[in-house]
Amino acid sequence: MLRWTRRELMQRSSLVGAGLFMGSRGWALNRLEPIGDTLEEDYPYRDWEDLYRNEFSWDSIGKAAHCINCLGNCAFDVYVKDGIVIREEQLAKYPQINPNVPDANPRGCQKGSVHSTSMYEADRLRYPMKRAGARGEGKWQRISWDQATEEIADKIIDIYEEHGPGKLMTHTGSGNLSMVRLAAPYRFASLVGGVQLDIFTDVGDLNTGAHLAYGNALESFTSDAWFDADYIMMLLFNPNVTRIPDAHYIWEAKWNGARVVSVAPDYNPSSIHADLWMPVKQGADPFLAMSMVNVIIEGKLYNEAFMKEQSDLPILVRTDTGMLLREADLDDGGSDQVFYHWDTKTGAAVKVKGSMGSEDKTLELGEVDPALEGTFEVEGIPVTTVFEKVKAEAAKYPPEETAAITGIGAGVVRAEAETFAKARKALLMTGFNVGRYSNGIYTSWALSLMLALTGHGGKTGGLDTSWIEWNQPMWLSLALFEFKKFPRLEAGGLGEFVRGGMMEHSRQHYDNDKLKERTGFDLDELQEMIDESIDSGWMPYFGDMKGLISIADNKFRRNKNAEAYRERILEEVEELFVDINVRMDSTAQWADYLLPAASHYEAWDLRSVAFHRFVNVFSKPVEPVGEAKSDWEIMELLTRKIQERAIARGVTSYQDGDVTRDFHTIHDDYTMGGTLLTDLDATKWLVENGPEFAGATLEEGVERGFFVMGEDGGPNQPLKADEPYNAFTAQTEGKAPYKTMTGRITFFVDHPRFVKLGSTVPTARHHAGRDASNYPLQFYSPHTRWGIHSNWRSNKFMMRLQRGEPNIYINPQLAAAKGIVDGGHVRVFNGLSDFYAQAKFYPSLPTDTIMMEHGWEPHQFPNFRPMNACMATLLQPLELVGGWGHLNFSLWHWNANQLAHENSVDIEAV
Ligand SMILES: Nc1nc2c(c(=O)[nH]1)N[C@H]1C(S)=C(S)[C@@H](COP(=O)(O)OP(=O)(O)OC[C@H]3O[C@@H](n4cnc5c(=O)[nH]c(N)nc54)[C@H](O)[C@@H]3O)O[C@H]1N2
Ligand SMILES: Nc1nc2c(c(=O)[nH]1)N[C@H]1C(S)=C(S)[C@@H](COP(=O)(O)OP(=O)(O)OC[C@H]3O[C@@H](n4cnc5c(=O)[nH]c(N)nc54)[C@H](O)[C@@H]3O)O[C@H]1N2
Ligand code: SF4
Ligand SMILES: [Mo]
Repeated sequence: MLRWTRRELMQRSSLVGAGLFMGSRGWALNRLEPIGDTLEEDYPYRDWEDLYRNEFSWDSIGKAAHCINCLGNCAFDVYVKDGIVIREEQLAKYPQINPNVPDANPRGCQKGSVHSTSMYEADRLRYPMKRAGARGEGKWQRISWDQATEEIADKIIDIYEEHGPGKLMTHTGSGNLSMVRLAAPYRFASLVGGVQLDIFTDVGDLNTGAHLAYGNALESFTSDAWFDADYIMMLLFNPNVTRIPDAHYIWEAKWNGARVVSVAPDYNPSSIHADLWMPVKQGADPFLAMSMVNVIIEGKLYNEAFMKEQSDLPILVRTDTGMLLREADLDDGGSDQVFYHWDTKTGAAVKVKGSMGSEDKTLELGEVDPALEGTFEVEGIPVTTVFEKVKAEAAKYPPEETAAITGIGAGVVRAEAETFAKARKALLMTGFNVGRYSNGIYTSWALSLMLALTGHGGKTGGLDTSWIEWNQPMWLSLALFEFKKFPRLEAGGLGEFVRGGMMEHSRQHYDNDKLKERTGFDLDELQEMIDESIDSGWMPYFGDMKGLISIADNKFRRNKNAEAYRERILEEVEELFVDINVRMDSTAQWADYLLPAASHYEAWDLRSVAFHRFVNVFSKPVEPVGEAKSDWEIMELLTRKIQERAIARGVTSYQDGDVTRDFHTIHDDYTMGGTLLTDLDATKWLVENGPEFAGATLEEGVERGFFVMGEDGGPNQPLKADEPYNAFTAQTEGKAPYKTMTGRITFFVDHPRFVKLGSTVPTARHHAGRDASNYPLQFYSPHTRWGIHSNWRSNKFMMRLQRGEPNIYINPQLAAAKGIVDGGHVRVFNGLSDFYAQAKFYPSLPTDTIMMEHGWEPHQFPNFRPMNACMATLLQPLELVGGWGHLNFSLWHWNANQLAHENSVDIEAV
């Protein structure tokens, strides 16, 4: 190929310009034949045209979506030629379910649209490999599947022989969000009793405030139900970047005249399109929400009928003890989960129907008209209502007083609270980011209160929590070994924090007194509360591990205090570390054994995780690269070997509490007696048995590319064929109780820890941030448009759409003060660590804040030292409580988040 420098090119073109080139009739054209009619048969230059024509020819088209943690779930046509995927295209054939609601097409994003290039990039894992040097040294030996699985099986048996059950972690991360890929390792973990952390909380995605209020954070709205809202407020949420295929419904809602408000410290890509941007100060959301509550209550902008029926606001609270009035207080042997209203009609206390202790499972009030306000006496006990308590707390937050904290003027807050209160259908949308702030639980709880006060629930709106847990009982059954054996399910954020030794780094980073002032607890108190939660059995934590099988999890990247975390974990799992992955990510890099998994287009599967009703089909358009295998088959092979080796070694079962870990039959168990050997078998089984598929066949799904879930797919109420799914209509319309202790949306919790932390009713706390440490700059790390976490982060096309190396965002004023230029390099640091990145000017960011999108791989940074190395973190102690109604450890529902935005940094030019 000719390689011309820019200078040479310029010279040549100037020659052309001077007419010298034409004048000589020189060096190229005189060899061409003159052509008369280019459409004639004998036109001699036709052959090359096939080059580009062939680019658009293919041997076959398969179907797939992408299985990673993007929440999009978009059906694609996958074009295959000579066994290679040459490109993918959005399917865009979803039916419109209702003529009044825009359809879901075309779904997709730029990452999914270039996966066909990523799957063949250099970091793709193709063969089983065994470490040939020290961990992380980068020396590998290619081995056979037989050798790999035999050695791993023997090591697993060794760990059980030496240490008994409970010392093997078999954690699946968020890279496997499709049904078969996720079921495989869970089923394996169920059989061996492996430790599996909660994948919501180990990353910080659980909306604990929503669980607190509604008893279910995973009951939310389909994206088409955003369309008929006339008021949408987005907080800690950037859907134009992080919900790319669904965001259009928010903007289409404007056709209906919806008002869209964005609350964010930076003018983010979603704020740009909103009617109002509220530039809230970082971490000040609970103060903003409590001020809105204040305005709603002061202005009596509330809906009494909704409050009385749907919420606990009229439930009676003792003024002597500050606790809920319980049946047990009045009757010997009475329930501690039966509560009282004050009936204004009869002037007496009456038992509340629908609570956990009540036999009447309804919210229907019947003849009772519960008092919302007042003080009363019940058998000599002085009582008042939850609403009175809430009012007293809300009175502390007039917008004029919070303005300095939130940065939002009182007039704006007042006007917005009024518009919100009067809306027909109002949605408060919190991104997952709410879970990654220590005060996120307060934010969501106060937002739930805004909604309950103003009667926004079911078809009139609610809290959009970005997740719908579809009703898929057979998937659960497959994942949890027919409910006969279970993994050791561990609290996610707690497990990572304790096992990763993160308290040590919190102690280095925070000033204990300042921390207490801001968050309401200091580190000594936090440690005591962590211990109490573990010791009293509120939260499961299984202690040190001996072996780790890590599946689709980039734990050494995603965890805070990343480097110290990695060192701790590697030290702990000294005996075995297996990584099952599609590519050499920054976790795989440190493994003893690498097992190569089939990527999105190389295995059979189904995906339902999404805000829509379509279950997409993966029809394995191509065979996996090299010797890669589907996650289902990898677990099949592994169980086959364990069974073989157990029998050969004379091992049968290990007693593990009430269950036996039957290694001598583990393959028979995993495969349901030999019926589910492959990913195709498992896919077919799910379609044939899952009620949500409503009797459809896999063939039909493959033909179409997707299934439309039937009524049974609805988790809380039926998924109606022609209606968007609105959260909690079974409660607002069907009067079914919420899954909370009182059966109602909950705004009073008298758990001792809530009492101790002054949080019995919704209130406001600061996050830790700059003012709890000695570093001057706030820092936060939202998600990026150019990757899904670490996936596609180094894809050549994605890199060309940005700066091509890790970058931080900085306000030009701050940059000027620090001598930093746009495109220049910086060092970001605090007492824990430092990292290097390029500076990118971003004028909409406050001048005291650095932002960096997360997901860069450690190996993309100088010295391999990633952003998360500088992250001190905390746990929110309220999220660690148990033993109180609906506040009990529950996978994906209730336990503590890993927090991401609690620390601070400084920056300098390098
Ligand atoms: N393209 C892409 N999409 C993704 C992902 C991805 O990596 N890439 N990841 C997926 C996953 S697993 C998740 S968890 C989600 C995360 O996506 P989101 O739920 O949208 O959360 P983040 O991107 O973390 O943060 C969203 C916004 O919060 C704002 N913010 C930061 N601090 C504050 C604050 O104190 N108050 C307020 N009001 N706003 C604040 C910032 O403007 C930021 O842009 O995205 C999912 N979708
Ligand atoms: N500082 C900071 N840290 C954060 C966050 C933040 O906002 N700020 N966000 C947190 C959040 S919300 C999340 S969700 C996490 C994400 O945390 P990560 O664990 O980093 O997420 P991914 O990069 O998706 O990693 C999943 C891995 O699965 C692998 N994989 C993909 N497909 C398959 C497959 O089919 N089979 C197998 N076996 N493997 C596969 C991929 O190679 C990928 O490396 O990061 C958390 N960390
Ligand atoms: S990565 Fe996710 S959002 Fe993007 S096209 Fe694939 S499924 Fe859709
Ligand atoms: Mo996430």
